[in-house]
Amino acid sequence: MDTFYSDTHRLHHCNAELNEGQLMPCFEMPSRADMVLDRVRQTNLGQIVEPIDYGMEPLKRVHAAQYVDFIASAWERWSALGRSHDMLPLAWPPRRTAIRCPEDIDGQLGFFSFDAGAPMNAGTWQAVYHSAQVALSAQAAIAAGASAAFALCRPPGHHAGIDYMGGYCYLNNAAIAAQALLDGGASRVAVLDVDFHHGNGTQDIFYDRPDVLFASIHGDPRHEYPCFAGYADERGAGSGLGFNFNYPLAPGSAWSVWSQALSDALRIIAGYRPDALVVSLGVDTFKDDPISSFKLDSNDYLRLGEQLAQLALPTLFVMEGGYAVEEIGINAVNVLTAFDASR
Ligand code: SS9
Ligand code: ZN
Repeated sequence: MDTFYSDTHRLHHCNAELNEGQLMPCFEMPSRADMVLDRVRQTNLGQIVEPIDYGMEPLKRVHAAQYVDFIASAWERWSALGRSHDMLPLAWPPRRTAIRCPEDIDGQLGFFSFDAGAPMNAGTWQAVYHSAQVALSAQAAIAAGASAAFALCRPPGHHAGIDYMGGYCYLNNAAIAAQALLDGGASRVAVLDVDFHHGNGTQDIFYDRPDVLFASIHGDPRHEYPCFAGYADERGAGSGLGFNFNYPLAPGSAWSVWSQALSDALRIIAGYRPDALVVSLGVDTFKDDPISSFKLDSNDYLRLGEQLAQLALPTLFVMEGGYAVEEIGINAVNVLTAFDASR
């Protein structure tokens, strides 16, 4: 399969994030994408393709226009205040608040986020915009008849909701691609999120819709980030009721447990009969991931690729998390090579 990739991701590189009460160097760093790209080359997975620019419109099909415009212009407003360090939100509305959008940048950062986990620097918007274009371009290959494509997105997207950023995510690349598939004529699209963390943003975007089925396998929110979503009883709302499937698993889960959730999710997806599958491909389920607790090993990603291929659906892989930088390339590309070999 072909890999869609833009060097622009490199412009997004922030200094620090808060983890367990401590400021630490950002886990979500440029070398992550470099390692995956190196592995794509080493394994001769396929061509490496520059994205086409589809503009802002497809981004605003899933995100609120005022939110997209906010991230696009945030750095300019920040630097106009004489600030050259990373931009971070600080305050959020508590329960029982009639939420109004503040006017200053600091207030708006809280308004358009759910945590302090999405820092921005001067190049963040450029990187974020092109990451979405990478997903859209890989999507276009699927729409044109390719049986699989890999969107090597960075920054990732699955924590970004309709009008909020968080958890290293700004624009929801997988959701933007799923919506573009529908806009291009697909009737139903399934999104399977295999990142260690619940895809709360993707769930938010499609929660009340039956045309996108969302399934996520992740660390139980009683113990794991993003803490407030990902419970099994979150099944969708309105006409979307019954089209959202969460598989929260205990911290420390290994392939024996994880693969049972996968089998169930694949059975649900097959029964939905989607025109295409979007896989939010996070490999922070790896045993040595520095911020996660599952225990998958590198060979397990081969099994994952084989099982995804059994669905025999046009499949768009969208890169999400994975913070064991030394192994991120092996693990992510193991899914893809095994998928290609077994279909
Ligand atoms: C865990 C902190 C989690 C955010 C993680 C976002 C992952 C995106 N101690 N911080 S895939
Ligand atoms: Zn993750």
